[in-house]
Amino acid sequence: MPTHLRTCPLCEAMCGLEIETEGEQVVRIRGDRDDVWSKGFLCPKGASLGQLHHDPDRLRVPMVREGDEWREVGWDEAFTRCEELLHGVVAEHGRDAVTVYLGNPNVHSYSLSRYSGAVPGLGGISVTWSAGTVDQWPKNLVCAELFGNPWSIPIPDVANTDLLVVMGANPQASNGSLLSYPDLIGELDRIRKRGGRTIVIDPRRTGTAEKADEWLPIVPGTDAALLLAVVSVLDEEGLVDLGPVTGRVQGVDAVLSAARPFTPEAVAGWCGIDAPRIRTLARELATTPRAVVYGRIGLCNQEFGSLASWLVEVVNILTGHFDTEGGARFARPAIATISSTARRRGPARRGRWTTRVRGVPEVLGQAPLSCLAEEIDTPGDGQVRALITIAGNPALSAPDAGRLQAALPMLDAMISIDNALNETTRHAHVILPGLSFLEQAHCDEALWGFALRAVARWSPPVFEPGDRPEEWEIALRLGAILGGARADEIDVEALDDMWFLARAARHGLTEDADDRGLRGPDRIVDMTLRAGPFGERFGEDPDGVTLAMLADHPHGIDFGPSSAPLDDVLRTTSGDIELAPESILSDLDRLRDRMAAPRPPLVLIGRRHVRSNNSWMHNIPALMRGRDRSTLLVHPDDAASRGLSTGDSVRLTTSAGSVLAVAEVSDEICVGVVSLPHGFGHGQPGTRAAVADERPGPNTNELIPPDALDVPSGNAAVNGVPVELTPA
Ligand SMILES: Nc1nc2c(c(=O)[nH]1)N[C@H]1C(S)=C(S)[C@@H](COP(=O)(O)OP(=O)(O)OC[C@H]3O[C@@H](n4cnc5c(=O)[nH]c(N)nc54)[C@H](O)[C@@H]3O)O[C@H]1N2
Ligand SMILES: Nc1nc2c(c(=O)[nH]1)N[C@H]1C(S)=C(S)[C@@H](COP(=O)(O)OP(=O)(O)OC[C@H]3O[C@@H](n4cnc5c(=O)[nH]c(N)nc54)[C@H](O)[C@@H]3O)O[C@H]1N2
Ligand code: SF4
Ligand SMILES: [Mo]
Repeated sequence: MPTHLRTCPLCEAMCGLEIETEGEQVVRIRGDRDDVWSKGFLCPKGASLGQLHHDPDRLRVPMVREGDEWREVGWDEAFTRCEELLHGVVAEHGRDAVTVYLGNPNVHSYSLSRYSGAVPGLGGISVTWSAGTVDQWPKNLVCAELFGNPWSIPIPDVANTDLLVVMGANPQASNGSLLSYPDLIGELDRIRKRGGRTIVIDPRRTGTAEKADEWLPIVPGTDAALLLAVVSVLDEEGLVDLGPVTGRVQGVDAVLSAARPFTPEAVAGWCGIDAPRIRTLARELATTPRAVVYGRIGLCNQEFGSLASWLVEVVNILTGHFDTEGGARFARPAIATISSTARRRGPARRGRWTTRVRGVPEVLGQAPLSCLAEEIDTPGDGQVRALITIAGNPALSAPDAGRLQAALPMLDAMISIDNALNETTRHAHVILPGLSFLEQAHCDEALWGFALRAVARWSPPVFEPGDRPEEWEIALRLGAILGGARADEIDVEALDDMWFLARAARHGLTEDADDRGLRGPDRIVDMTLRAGPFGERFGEDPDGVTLAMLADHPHGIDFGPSSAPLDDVLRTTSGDIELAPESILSDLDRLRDRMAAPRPPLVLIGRRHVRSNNSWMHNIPALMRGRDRSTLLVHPDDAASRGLSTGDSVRLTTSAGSVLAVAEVSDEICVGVVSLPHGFGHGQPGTRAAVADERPGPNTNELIPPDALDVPSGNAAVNGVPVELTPA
């Protein structure tokens, strides 16, 4: 039986898989024990890639909708229909009436990670929307302000730390985020074996908390106050020591004086963590030689996301755990990423435009995703009339999803590059499906920028796609059509040359970098590998890495631990870390006001499960087996006061909407907090997902008000939303 080695494209862990096939059938998937990176690790999602590939509901040919009727069409007809739709809108309303939404798999796809930008790029579209503002936008803002580049994100060195403080992340389910590390949860045991400890700060006793040495339950949305108290203790007890970054940090005094009023005693009641425990936490962090705080989506997707994400960096810097082994440091991946080529210096760019309807300022080029619905459904100059979605399902994943679902049918034109007929794409006029992950090559790019070990790996396709186009070709064609070209006149090869040269130029290269007869993402991978720190550097280092070399090393090549020196990263005006940015410090007033306001009796948070992937793997039978994972977690006290038991149907209501859910009473959630996962809400008319429809679940994003935002970054605050819970 043939065995194919390839990287799992489903999450940031990037596991190496061994895929056995028989003819056109996947028969078995295992972790590749010889993989230099993941050494055999895999999770249930990776093991189900075969079922994803064979899913009878997966789209394989373009689809065109007329009324409620979908018709399978050829590629030429599909692009001709895109031309009619897009040129019609541009002729009548101008190019500003067209916009693009980019979803999460863009980061993970071989083609889209390198080419989805061609749709707005060639199309001349300036405003785009993405899942980024329901995810890590506070991190991007903080890194733009402190380090001068939104994508220079410090990575916790979990492999070498002796005290890991995990805040708002659950790697037991997610397998790590903005932190690429295989078997991250297994590292908790290894930390303990080397005499270290892990502390999890989370409103829920998650799988990660169960595995850790200590769980500190926290009231949602109060992390900024907790970390300010840690800073105030560091200051009061003379524990501030910048260690390796001494002399490289501006604004330390401003930060210390801002934190001073937030003593442990002042914040303890609000955070739900005792003052003495906060003091000990500060001391543990300051006195453990190798310690690090890791903050992720629970710290971003909340009302004070920027403050909390900023304070994670502040604490790591003030305790001397920055730019050092076992602390937080910057990656130096084998593959040169676009973010590593940034040369511009200066503060984060914000407020260059505001949204038409609500007047919300852009941050780093994006406005809050919850503004998209009102931009579509509110008449007037500049109204969005055409939407292109690329690998996204905002009908389920965007805040205020009910309004967005009602708005999508109002569009004059909607085109989706997607492999599913789902809650979002059912509203499209044309769906352009990509290949299955097993029909294309794979090599991650951005994700290696979140790893402190440099590894390079490339996998060829497992199955031949036949004459269906790859998504990089689809993106180039669609971009050119949007830019004004006629569908039957597009020269994809020429566009690809142009796209490649533009990418090469960002690495300071010219057409000389195009000397291997490659095309599409292969050519970009070869160029970015050769331009990277271990690369062949176009003849300079004949032993350096190239794509051809990777093709000969299917288990990958390991270049060992790798981190970037501070000077290679910092792009601030001063050239130092600018620790006290006005855009973030000015948000402390909002925090103080919130701390003085009455607390809502019950708030809603989300959660992830290892057998689910945002909204789009609920059609995989192997993953959906077992108990219902879309339940509402309720603490026994909250259940008792409302007369609820496990299995009861309940109604959840917020200012944005109301949904029905099934209660699951559990003491793993704090009193005053309920948890519902996102990505459910299936079973809608006109979708094609037989397995997902059997257990539709509630759409938690119908409950998220559009103005639940982290103000400095515009990121959605989907965690900590006040909610009313009643028996249904
Ligand atoms: N309440 C709440 N909401 C959240 C979150 C939360 O924690 N709580 N998390 C947020 C986060 S972090 C994210 S990233 C977003 C995710 O939000 P989205 O990115 O909008 O949604 P996904 O569920 O990831 O949907 C992925 C889509 O891509 C399609 N797809 C999968 N593979 C491919 C491919 O290879 N090619 C193409 N063209 N399409 C493909 C799928 O069919 C699906 O339509 O959700 C956000 N929403
Ligand atoms: N299996 C699986 N893996 C995934 C995904 C998936 O859907 N399924 N999604 C992928 C994506 S797109 C992303 S962005 C990553 C996210 O990866 P993670 O950041 O690890 O995300 P979660 O597992 O949602 O963990 C967030 C934690 O924050 C906690 N939390 C909520 N509010 C607060 C708060 O106010 N304070 C604190 N301290 N904690 C809070 C929640 O209880 C939860 O345990 O996962 C990725 N990996
Ligand atoms: S942890 Fe699971 S989903 Fe993530 S890369 Fe590994 S096998 Fe794939
Ligand atoms: Mo995400």
